[in-house]
Amino acid sequence: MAEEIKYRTCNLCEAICGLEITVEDGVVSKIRGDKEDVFSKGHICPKAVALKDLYEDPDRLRYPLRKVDGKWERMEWEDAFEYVADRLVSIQKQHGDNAVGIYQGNPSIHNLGTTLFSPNFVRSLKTTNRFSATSVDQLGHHLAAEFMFGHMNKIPVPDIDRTDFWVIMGGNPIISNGSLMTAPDVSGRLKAIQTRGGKVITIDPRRTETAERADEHVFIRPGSDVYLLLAVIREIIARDEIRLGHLADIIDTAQIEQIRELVDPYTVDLAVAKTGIPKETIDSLITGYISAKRAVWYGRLGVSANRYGGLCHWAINTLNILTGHFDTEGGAMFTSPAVDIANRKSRTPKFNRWQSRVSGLPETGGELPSGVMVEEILTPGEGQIRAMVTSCGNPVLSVPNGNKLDEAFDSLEFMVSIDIYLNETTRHADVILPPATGLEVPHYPVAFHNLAVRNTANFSEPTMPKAEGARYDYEIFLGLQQAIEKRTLSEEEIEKKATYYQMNPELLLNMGLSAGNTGADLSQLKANPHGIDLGPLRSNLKEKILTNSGKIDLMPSIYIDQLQSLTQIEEDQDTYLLIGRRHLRSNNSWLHNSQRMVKGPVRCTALLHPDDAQTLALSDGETITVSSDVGQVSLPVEISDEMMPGTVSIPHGWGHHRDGIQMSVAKAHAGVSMNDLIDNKIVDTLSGVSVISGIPVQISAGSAA
Ligand SMILES: Nc1nc2c(c(=O)[nH]1)N[C@H]1C(S)=C(S)[C@@H](COP(=O)(O)OP(=O)(O)OC[C@H]3O[C@@H](n4cnc5c(=O)[nH]c(N)nc54)[C@H](O)[C@@H]3O)O[C@H]1N2
Ligand SMILES: Nc1nc2c(c(=O)[nH]1)N[C@H]1C(S)=C(S)[C@@H](COP(=O)(O)OP(=O)(O)OC[C@H]3O[C@@H](n4cnc5c(=O)[nH]c(N)nc54)[C@H](O)[C@@H]3O)O[C@H]1N2
Ligand code: SF4
Ligand SMILES: [Mo]
Repeated sequence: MAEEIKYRTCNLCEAICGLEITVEDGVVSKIRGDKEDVFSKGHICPKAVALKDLYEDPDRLRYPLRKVDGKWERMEWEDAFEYVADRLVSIQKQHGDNAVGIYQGNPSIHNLGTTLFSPNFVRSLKTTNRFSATSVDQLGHHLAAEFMFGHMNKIPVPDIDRTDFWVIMGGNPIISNGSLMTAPDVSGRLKAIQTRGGKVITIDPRRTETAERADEHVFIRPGSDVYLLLAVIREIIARDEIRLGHLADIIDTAQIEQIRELVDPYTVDLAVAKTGIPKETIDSLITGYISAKRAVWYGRLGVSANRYGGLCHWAINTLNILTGHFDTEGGAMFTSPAVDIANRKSRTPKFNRWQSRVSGLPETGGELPSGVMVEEILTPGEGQIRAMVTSCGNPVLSVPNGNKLDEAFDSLEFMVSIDIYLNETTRHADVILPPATGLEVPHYPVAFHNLAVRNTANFSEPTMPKAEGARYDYEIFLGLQQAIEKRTLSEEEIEKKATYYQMNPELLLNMGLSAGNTGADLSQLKANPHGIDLGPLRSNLKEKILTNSGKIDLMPSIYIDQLQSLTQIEEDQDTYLLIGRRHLRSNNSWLHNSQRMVKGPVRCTALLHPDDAQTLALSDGETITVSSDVGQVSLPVEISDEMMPGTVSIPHGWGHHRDGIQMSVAKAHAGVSMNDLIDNKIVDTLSGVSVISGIPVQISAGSAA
């Protein structure tokens, strides 16, 4: 029996764990944590074995498909590229460039080929109707990075390996394995904080799995975080606790005065009223955070896709900066990665340079908010989207008002999806182009080394051969781009692209490495299959800041209007507030086609506090209907005091009951989609980010159907 051991980095989530994979006679027989991985040191989660399931999944698509009279037929790759280019370009010639839209989903950033080669493909489409998962996720972090530090990707990460006081607001890293904080083995790192005498505090409407391990949990009313954050800033200033430290000469003190005036109305008393947190709890939280020598305030998805998510991330950066917990050990810090994606000076900020056609929401980084996709497809007029490209995404399940988006996709003249599954979104496509993925591709987590709690670099060779006839994702993007540009560019322009058309991920990666912070090249990375350790995070903001002034912009003007208006907002107290949740064996809308990932008790349930269940006369496990202004879903209720009274939690990414999907396991565990309850028009007006948390809903007993 031929047995081989191979090493690679898991690309399923941000934690980038090293894997040790045993291949026997060409079949993956074991996937374990790589104990020698310089970063993850053997840690993995149950999802890692899904890489084998994905590789072997009989439902996975392996060659291009075209829908002809409602039936799927196999296509040759070159024919598919030509056909897709023909359709897209002819629609654009007739209706203008913006008649084609594109949605790029979450795995885009987890795949090297897509990360490196999709941007130029997108440019070849010349459309402003570009959407991605960013605007249902981390856009507020990018905005704060762009305006405060001069680059969208200059996002600070919590130095959790050296902090003594970690505030986790709206994140559940024990389950999500960390986000905008690449940290394999959050559990071990959290324990280490406690072992060295430090403290971990969670602020969340649900007492999460992370809260269970924390020293203290604080329930907060969904969507109200901004009031707590502004009260913290107000208190820091009022208590005279500003410590700018080494950052003093890159901070303009007049801006601190401006902040003092702007936050003055946001008292602790107002925070108490808005958040539902007792005054003593807020006081002791503030005192603990300010007085800890090494502390960091970390906010994640619960405060990102939140009504005031944009402002919240300015506030979180600001309170870390004002208290000296920034660019210092144990505070919020910046990486020094081997391939640096935040190294070019910003000219004018990439924000609000254009607006969406129907609702006038701002562009950020060249993209419009995904929440407007529905109306841009369904509203007639010049600039209406008539054709869509989707890649690495399942927006029917992951973007608010999924049911409506389902209808919208159905109405398109043409749609092409780059995806490995025939699912809720890709079923609307005319052509599906499936890439090789997972174990079949080379990997280097470009984005996540930039967001990691330690500087490391790790390249993975493909572990398994790509399926016969399959194409790598970069080959698909290059194939499509060439076919499009053949139709839209002059011969001269095409000639200039000849070298680029011959590129591959390794060549581009090597270019990135040589321009990076370490001078490492690909051959060095290849010689170190367990990765190269580049040490703990280092204070580097003063040399690396990218604003034009060379200073931190502590009070960018984009935030001021919202800062001046929030005290007047009255909340509707009469409804339940819907929040989401993640499960260790899920990955957004996918991985539900692996039996190992979906086994066990039904997971798509509505969590509700016992007092609320009693008011509504509900018993555990019975079917309830949750309804909102845009839809309703029926699912089992799970009664649990881990919920804050008045809130209800449903996981996203389910709803595999739709016709025409080819995912046999997922279909058998259909669940419902919480995004069928969320109005796509509810956005953070500052950033355009979809609000997926704190959605007002009604609850009633019984099934709607
Ligand atoms: N209500 C609610 N909605 C949410 C969230 C929430 O918490 N609550 N979370 C939001 C967040 S944070 C995110 S990031 C989004 C994610 O939502 P999406 O961006 O839509 O991403 P996924 O749901 O992960 O879908 C991934 C798709 O990529 C395909 N895929 C997997 N691997 C590959 C590959 O290698 N190549 C290609 N081409 N395709 C591949 C899968 O088959 C699947 O169709 O959802 C958001 N939506
Ligand atoms: N197992 C697994 N891991 C994943 C994913 C997955 O689907 N499954 N998805 C990946 C992706 S794309 C992402 S972006 C990350 C996200 O990773 P995290 O940011 O850790 O996201 P969640 O686990 O959704 O945790 C969000 C928390 O915010 C809380 N919350 C909701 N509303 C509010 C609010 O208004 N205020 C506050 N303070 N809290 C609130 C929720 O109860 C929840 O506990 O996870 C990644 N990792
Ligand atoms: S934690 Fe994330 S990177 Fe690590 S094994 Fe699990 S899915 Fe893979
Ligand atoms: Mo995400």
